[in-house]
Amino acid sequence: MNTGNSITRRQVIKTIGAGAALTGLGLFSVNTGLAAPSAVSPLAQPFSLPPLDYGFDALEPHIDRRTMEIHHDKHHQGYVNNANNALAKYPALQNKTAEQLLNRLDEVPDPIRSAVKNNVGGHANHSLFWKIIGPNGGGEPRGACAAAIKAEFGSVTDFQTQFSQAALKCFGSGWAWLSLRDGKLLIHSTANQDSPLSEGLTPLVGLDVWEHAYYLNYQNRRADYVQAFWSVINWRQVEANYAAAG
Ligand code: MN3
Repeated sequence: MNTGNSITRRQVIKTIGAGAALTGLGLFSVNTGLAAPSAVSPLAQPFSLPPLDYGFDALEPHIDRRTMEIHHDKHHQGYVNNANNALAKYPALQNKTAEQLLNRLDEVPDPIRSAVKNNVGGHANHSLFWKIIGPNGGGEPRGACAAAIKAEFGSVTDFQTQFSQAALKCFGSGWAWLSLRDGKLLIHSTANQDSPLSEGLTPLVGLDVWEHAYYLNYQNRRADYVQAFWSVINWRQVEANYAAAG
């Protein structure tokens, strides 16, 4: 039988593995003054809802308090719950992080592959999203990240135009992304909660364009929501994501 020590050691090993695996995702905030990533990552199992680094009303008037509250506490919590429920009967998969599962969906058993794709994907996508938006956002990227964006897209403004077009063209529910593939920046979109990780990409910026992300305030005006995104984007976190992925 397991002793307390062996459980502790196993948990420590699991935590170290999860931390190493998550480094590339850069999900941890760099501008809040909070301590380094906690020992237990929300992307390690059992999955947990990461608290926001700011208040529900902190992004107003660009994203309203009620939308943030429902989006975080109801929608994201739902993905967390459904992901944990899907994996509950598969102990062999429970030492894997969200990133590891999404990287290798082909290794997830048939009966739960869709549930993992949708809900572990939803959990990972939203965990990134809350970090790359925040109060006092907007402005311009700096440093190596800015240089890479300018080299690939011409200017930050050109990047924003192309990214916004990807967000507007995404039909139905999905996400617009700035990701890295083999060190090269790429604007793309995914449907539903599909993760760039499942395509071998490392996401740096993700914009949720599901209607639940904006409908209360913007109704059918997705373009206005996408424009507002540029006022809340947290470039310091994007720069950190870029640095961690490089
Ligand atoms: Mn959402």
